[in-house]
Amino acid sequence: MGSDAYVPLFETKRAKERVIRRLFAASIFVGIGFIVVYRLSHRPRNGEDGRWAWIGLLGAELWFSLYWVLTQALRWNCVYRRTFKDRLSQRYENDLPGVDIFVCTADPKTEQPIMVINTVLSVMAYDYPTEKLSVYLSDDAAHDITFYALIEASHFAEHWIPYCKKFYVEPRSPGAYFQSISEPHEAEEAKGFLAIKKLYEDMENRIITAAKLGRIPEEVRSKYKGFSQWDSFSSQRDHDTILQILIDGRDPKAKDIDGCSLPTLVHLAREKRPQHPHNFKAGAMNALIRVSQNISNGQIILNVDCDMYSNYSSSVRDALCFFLDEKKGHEIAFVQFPQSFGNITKNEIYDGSMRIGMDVEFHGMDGYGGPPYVGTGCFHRRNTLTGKKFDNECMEDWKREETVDKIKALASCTYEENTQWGKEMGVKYGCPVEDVITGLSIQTRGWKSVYFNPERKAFLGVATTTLPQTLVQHKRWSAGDFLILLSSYSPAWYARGKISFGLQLGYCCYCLWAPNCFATLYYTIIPSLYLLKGISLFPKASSPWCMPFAFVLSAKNLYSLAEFLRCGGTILGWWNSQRIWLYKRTSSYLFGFIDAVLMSAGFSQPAFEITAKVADEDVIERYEKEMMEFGPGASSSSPMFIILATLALLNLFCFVGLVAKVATGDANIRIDTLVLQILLCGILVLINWPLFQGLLLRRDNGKMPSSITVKSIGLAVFASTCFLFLE
Ligand SMILES: *[C@@H]1O[C@H](CO)[C@@H](O)[C@H](O)[C@H]1NC(C)=O
Ligand SMILES: CC(=O)N[C@H]1CO[C@H](CO)[C@@H](O)[C@@H]1O
Repeated sequence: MGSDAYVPLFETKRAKERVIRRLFAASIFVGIGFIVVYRLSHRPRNGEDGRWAWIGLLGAELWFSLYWVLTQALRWNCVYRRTFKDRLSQRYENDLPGVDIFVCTADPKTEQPIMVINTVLSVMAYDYPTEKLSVYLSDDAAHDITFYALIEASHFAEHWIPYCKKFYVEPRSPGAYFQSISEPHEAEEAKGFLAIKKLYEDMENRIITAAKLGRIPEEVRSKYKGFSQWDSFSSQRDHDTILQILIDGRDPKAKDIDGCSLPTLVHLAREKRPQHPHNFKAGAMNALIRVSQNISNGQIILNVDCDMYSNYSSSVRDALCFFLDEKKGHEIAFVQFPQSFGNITKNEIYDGSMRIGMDVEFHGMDGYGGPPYVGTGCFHRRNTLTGKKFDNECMEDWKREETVDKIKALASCTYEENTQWGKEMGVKYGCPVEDVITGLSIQTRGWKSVYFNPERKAFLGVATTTLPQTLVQHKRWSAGDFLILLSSYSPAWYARGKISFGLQLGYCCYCLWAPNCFATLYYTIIPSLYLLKGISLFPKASSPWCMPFAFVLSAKNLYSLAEFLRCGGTILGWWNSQRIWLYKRTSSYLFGFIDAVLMSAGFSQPAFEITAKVADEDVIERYEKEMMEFGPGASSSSPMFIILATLALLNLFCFVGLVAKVATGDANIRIDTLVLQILLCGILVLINWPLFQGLLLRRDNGKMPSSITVKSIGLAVFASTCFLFLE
């Protein structure tokens, strides 16, 4: 094959309906223009009712317009990727690079060991040369239960990997596999299936029992000297580095039951001391980067969360099609797969699948230079993670000559002192979304990234299953993204000229999540309160100025509905996602904003709240019935709940108050001037229906705690009475 006969390993296509999308966006833009003109030209005069409310609405609408323009950047230039794995095998099968896979876990209570080892097993069984595959589990809780589970997994892998390869098993997380499949019909296959299933269930029982008792079986403890590393252990926050190579891929004795070699498997719990900050997941990732460099030193690093099992055994090959492409591969720093979830219900009451982000917006960022790194399901080129600039060819060559004890020093608390780790090297510290800021800084060094979102999902995680979990997660994300905007890596300033303008706008769209709360709060409170007084803040129904409002509102919502349906959602799912949109903006983002401001002013430290992924049976039952969960355990989210409930009740009071006034023939109320306001308030009441149920009607454990009900009713009554009678 001559050099001119270049056949690519991947292909990039632009979205077909770009022209329609752009025309449509232009028409909305014109509509927005008319709205602003209306606001400016119809200002109530000094002393007239509602002047200040009017000016506030103008501000909110200007903000929404600006933000809407940003969201267009995420849709303007969508691209879609396709890979050619057969070409990869033809050209590179014998020269495939080493791949190191990092799985991070931090708490065996919220992240059960059995879930963690299912993830580990699913990536150990990748369809990839085993001698080039290494899996690292970082346990930030340094819990011996997790270590024990990993020992069990290392034995089970000797049976599981050959079984997967023989029967082309998918998915290769044993838990997900046994759940998804019934016994095969063919006799020999059925025998193998039952045998491996029994092995798995026995292992599962041992691990769950050990976790329940909080004790490792004595015969296991005495058999593995690795447990002696816990002898000097005093607490989770105070212990030596624990490092164990459970399977050494180069060891001729490490074979599966068919005599084939196994992937390397390493357990690491880095040193922790109370006086040293440990920097959460970013710190764990950096320790893994250094330790793995001295053990397997794979050129490619895959990072997955411990709740995200691999759902497709050829994903490594998909990712390599990008890195190894002869023409374009050299500029790609990382390949991000979407975050997809295994436990999504049909109408996803918490908008758990984040459909629009994953199936629209990230494709838009890809068109401008690449998606952000979102901390899981991402393949990195190792040397870009350690700070390499694009175009700079020198690279350190590490050899594995160290002993395990020497390698341990790389995971000590003091190793990073006076180094660039956490700053220019590795994953960055000091930000609740360390992944996004790290990805951005890689892109500003000249690298590109790629978003690969195949039909069949590569990784499946666990979505949040309660409202408090969802709100807290979004609080952390919005605070972190807003901090990035304020940081020295701001996509608005620092990134100028270093990444494309479209990508800058795209990042800003996420970084400005938090400040969105103010305009949204204003829009959900003020027009409804003025409704109660009969003061109009929008054009009356017969006025031509009503048209731009009607057009923008309906066009925008129809578009978003169409987009949602196209991404595979349902109509009810869209309605639910609109509710979550409102709840995020009025609660998570407000607290996210406050957190970010406090952190950037130095008043508080960034913290990493792990989203718990275990739930009681009745919680799961309600999740599956798509009932909103307000339930107990929500102490950290109760201020958010009070806001949501007060807002909902306030709108209900305003609506009911208006109806009462109309019914009694109040002469101050002129319906035709209030149509848009009534519509807005009515929609807010309707969309809050599940909240009213949780506040007033439900009796189960998932209802709103009664203390919150009482407080929010009090607040809503107080606010509306004050408004009516003061002023
Ligand atoms: C996960 O993999 C299975 C095949 O094992 C496939 O049928 C399923 O569609 C995949 N799930 C998703 C969400 O793509
Ligand atoms: C519907 C569904 O798949 N629910 C699952 C979501 O995740 C939790 C935690 O792992 C499971 O227990 C549920 O069964």
